[in-house]
Amino acid sequence: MTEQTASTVLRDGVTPWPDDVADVYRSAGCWRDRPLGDLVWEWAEARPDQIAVIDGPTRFTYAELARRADRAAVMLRDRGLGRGSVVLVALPNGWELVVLLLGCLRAGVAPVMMLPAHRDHELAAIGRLTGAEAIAVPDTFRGHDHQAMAERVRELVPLLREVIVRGDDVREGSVDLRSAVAEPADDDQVHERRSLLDGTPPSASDVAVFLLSGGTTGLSKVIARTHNDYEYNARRSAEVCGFGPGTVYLAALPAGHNFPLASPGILGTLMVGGTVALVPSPAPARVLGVIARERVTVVAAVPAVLSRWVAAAEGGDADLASLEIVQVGGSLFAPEAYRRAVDVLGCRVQQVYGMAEGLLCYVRETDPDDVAAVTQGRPISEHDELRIVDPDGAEVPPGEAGELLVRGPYTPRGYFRAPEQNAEAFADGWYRTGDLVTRHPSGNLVVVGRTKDVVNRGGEKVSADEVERLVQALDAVAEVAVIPAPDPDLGERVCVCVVPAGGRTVTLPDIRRELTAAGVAEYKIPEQLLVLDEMPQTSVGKTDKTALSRIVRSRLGRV
Ligand code: OOB
Repeated sequence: MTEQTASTVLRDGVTPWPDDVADVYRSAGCWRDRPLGDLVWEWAEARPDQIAVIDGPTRFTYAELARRADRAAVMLRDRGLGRGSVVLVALPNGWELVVLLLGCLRAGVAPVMMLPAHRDHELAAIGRLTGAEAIAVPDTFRGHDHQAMAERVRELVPLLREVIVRGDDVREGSVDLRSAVAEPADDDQVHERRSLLDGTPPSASDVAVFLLSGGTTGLSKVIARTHNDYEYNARRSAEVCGFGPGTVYLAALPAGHNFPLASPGILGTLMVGGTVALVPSPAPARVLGVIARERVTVVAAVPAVLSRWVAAAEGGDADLASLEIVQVGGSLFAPEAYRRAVDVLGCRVQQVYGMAEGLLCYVRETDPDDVAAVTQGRPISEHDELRIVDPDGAEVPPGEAGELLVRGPYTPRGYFRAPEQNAEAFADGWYRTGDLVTRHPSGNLVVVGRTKDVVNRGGEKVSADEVERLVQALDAVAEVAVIPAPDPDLGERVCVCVVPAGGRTVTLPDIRRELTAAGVAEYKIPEQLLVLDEMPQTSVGKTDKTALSRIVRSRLGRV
């Protein structure tokens, strides 16, 4: 495949913004037509010696980071990956992830931001959908052999040929990521920088990164974020959140998520000359230690993770004096939890409501505390258009709850290669968030519920439909429905309701074993089971999930 056709192929799956709308975003300064890869050297030239990345004992200045990103780009080019190519990136947080990401942006290769929690099932499905030609994994992580998994996935995905491995134990035939991006003793960067300019340079309307959607139907959906829209996403977020050269941002949530990646996250910090510290897991002891040691000023968490940090900070003697902002979002955050976090952490706690599909809302520093406690913020752009509608699509009266629809300069107009889902999730360019919101008198949004069929497991979104299909495939199962079960730590957990096939029994360990064997990510695997004689049905003969939730709430705990 030549670079030209590869890029055309990618664009075929992307729904562009209409030209007249794009013109508005350009003339308003939202879109700058600057590919993100070009910015890497702009940052490095502006502040070559400032520390860009910290990962344990490893520290890179902006100049070192840019040179390594170029080496990653050259490595990709040497393997035939260029503009329009796709790489699955399933690395844990660490400097290698940042270098590979920036290298992809330099080379015009689109990374698909997977999670280290993903397994064969997710990697193969997304690899096929996106036409991925390479996959980047750790050798092992948390006891799992990711390298062996990547080799299996390579056999399942027709175009996938390169396995890129981070770690000490890189097998023959795979790319050793660390040595590929190491700085040579006699470094000849000028040559490398020039060699990158060979071939077709990325355009700002190309796909910069692919993000995974929280997903409501079958296969996970993939969101193509262009250089133009994602650059604005990160730049405007950094402005709204007051990031600057003094910002030390700690990436503790998996960087594949939009929140730690660009809201403002890693990219927003690098854009303004700040420092990004990374930890591979949000375990409280590690996070509190790094905050103290590196004088971290901003860190982002989902509510379930934040409550663990708060509990650890309350009992311990961690020095959190450097913290200015703890951002929290991804799922509902109770006002009581807000109060406790403010009291214990002694810094600003900023609610963030966002989505991989685009729209980002932040509580502002100027919002009074009683607003900051109970709202999820307001959009970053004056070009974000919001509608709050009833089930017929009519706008609800002020103050009432309805589904949030959105369109704007960083909310793409469709999922990647998903015409059927697009017919449901997008209407005239409006993305249907599936979230029920109200507008607070302050103007901020309050998330009050959702219409979409997902389980929000501590911020990790699980499509009920996806898990239902997997469980339905089991012999012993006649009917299945997946619903959220309330959970004190995570907010929600995956609960599966099953009507067994005649005479069969179904147990939770059976289901868990089967789904694990099918290579499904652990966080999607049901943790609770409700066995029923028949499924409750609505008057139109669909599974009545409201009734199921009632049954689960009254029976679980005793099951
Ligand atoms: C973030 O992104 P996703 O794509 O993992 O999930 C988006 C969904 C939203 O549609 C909403 O249902 C839920 O997650 N959500 C919240 C929330 N923030 C997100 N629900 C209640 N309160 C909040 N504050 O989760 C995400 C992306 C960027 C920044 C922050 C979060």
